[in-house]
Amino acid sequence: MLPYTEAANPITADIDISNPKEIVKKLEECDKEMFSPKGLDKEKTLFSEDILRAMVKVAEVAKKLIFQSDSGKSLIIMSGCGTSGRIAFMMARTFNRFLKLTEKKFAYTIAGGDQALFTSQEAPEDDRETGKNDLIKACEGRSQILYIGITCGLSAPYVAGQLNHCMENPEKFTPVLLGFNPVRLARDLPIYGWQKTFLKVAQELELLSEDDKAFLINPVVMGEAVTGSSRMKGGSMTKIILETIFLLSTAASDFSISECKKILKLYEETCKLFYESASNAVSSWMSWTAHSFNADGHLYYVGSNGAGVLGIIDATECPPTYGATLDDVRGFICGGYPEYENNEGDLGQLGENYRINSDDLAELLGRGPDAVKHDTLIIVAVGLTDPVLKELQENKKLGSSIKNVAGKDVAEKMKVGVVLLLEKDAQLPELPSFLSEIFVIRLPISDEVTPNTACSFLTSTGAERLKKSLFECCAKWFYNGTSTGAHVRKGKVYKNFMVDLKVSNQKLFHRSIGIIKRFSPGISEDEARNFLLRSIYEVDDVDMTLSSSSILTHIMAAAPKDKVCPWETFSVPFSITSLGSL
Ligand code: S6P
Repeated sequence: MLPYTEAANPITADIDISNPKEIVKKLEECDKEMFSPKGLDKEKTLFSEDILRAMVKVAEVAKKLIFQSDSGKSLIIMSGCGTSGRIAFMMARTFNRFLKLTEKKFAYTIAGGDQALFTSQEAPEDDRETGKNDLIKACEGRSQILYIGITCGLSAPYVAGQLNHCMENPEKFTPVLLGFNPVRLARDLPIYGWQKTFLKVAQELELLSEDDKAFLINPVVMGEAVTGSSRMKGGSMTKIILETIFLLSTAASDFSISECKKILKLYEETCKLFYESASNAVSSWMSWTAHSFNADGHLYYVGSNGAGVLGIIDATECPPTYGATLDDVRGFICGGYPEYENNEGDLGQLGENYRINSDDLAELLGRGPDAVKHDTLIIVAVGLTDPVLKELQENKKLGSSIKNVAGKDVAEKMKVGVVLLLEKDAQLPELPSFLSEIFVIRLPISDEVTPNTACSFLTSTGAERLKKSLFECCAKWFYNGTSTGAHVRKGKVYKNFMVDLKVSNQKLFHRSIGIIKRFSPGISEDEARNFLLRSIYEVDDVDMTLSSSSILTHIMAAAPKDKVCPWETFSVPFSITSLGSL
């Protein structure tokens, strides 16, 4: 059986031939499965007793570590690869800011280091030794650690190395595995230079979890809208689960399963309300962005705080998923690196794609209206005091550069607009007329679902934090919907499979073989592998030397190349390019 995280979701089987409104509808149905998946009686899902219990237990451990008297010695560390590592970073940032302690209580590690926060670094995912070393370094000087290893597929060797290290040092670590497959479907493939597989590590952890010496939080959320794209539901569910755990541990005096459930129900309600009020915005921006992509234009996001971070995260994921260039989708944040608060600080010297300040966007727009006329710019603002709104209202650096490119009275110009996430009763702010579109998404729609009423067990600052987190989820669904839909419209998805993926790590190597097999009925695993190797090495015959080389060698050869997965060669009568015109 395929792991749930790699399975094709029947809801989106024809997403590639759907119009924007239909695409949003399918994304909505997929997202709702996070909370109530159908036909999964035998699997653990979000509201299963076991999952809620594990979340509460982890929240108790976290609370103890945060507020105990010798707290200088304790640390909560989250870690993962790709999206999972980026959400780990975001959660550490969020809760350090929320607690405002002089000594940070939350930390993160991500495979590939901080570069992976801005550009995709898929290869380090396979390196369990570096995982272990990164963890040891991050924990220097701390003696009591809650470690949360995030891997949606229960597959990343980087995380396996860290979990294993935690289990070897039980006096120091309480390990938690967070992902979205049952343990029996964890990856059982060899990890370079190691006798264990991820499955073996997960089974050991499961055993320890029977005595609460480790914890397993692995609800099934069903297949992703684009098969294997765990940046979507996987990333959202990771954020929701971690926020719920840390809100309980930092902002609730007393809590049990019932309080945990109440917070989760609020996220579920928000998801419903988001799609009720934002579907038009998502489908419109998706269409405009697809139009930009098809004219070789770009998509830019800018926002502040969490919404700014999530825009950058969304942009980072497009190259490995859709074979996009680093420039196709870019995100910017008001305040730049000092606001981002990543471990390694300002990485702007590494190149253009590491420049994330909204002022950098202003400079980019400074190339003039003609240079950006095919581009789309989406400004995402949360609440009336969002700094990105001030940029526009006070005609600051970004505001005036946008005015310069979008305020001209010409037929072709950059599409620029605002998505405003506002509270139900908030007044509409004054906004400059050069913005082509303004979408307002209002939450909550009814009074029963405010954090203050539904979660009165939270402190008032906790309820405020929860509100921000709910808005951030909306921003994430908005970004994911827009960039996913635009790539679908560009023809980067066949049925619901990403067919222009980068073959840059073990998972993606095996996923590519699966895609070839799927679209070439009747061929065996070995034949599919052979086709992939022919494409990677650009040869007609795969000789013994090639076929017996390690997967690592193949990945190193494939990673720098574009359009490696030869899915369309064998049975489908059209190519990625011709799909683009549908
Ligand atoms: C997925 C994204 C990838 C994954 C990464 C980690 O959409 O492009 O970067 O996040 O491969 O996956 P996992 O299963 O360990 O969380």
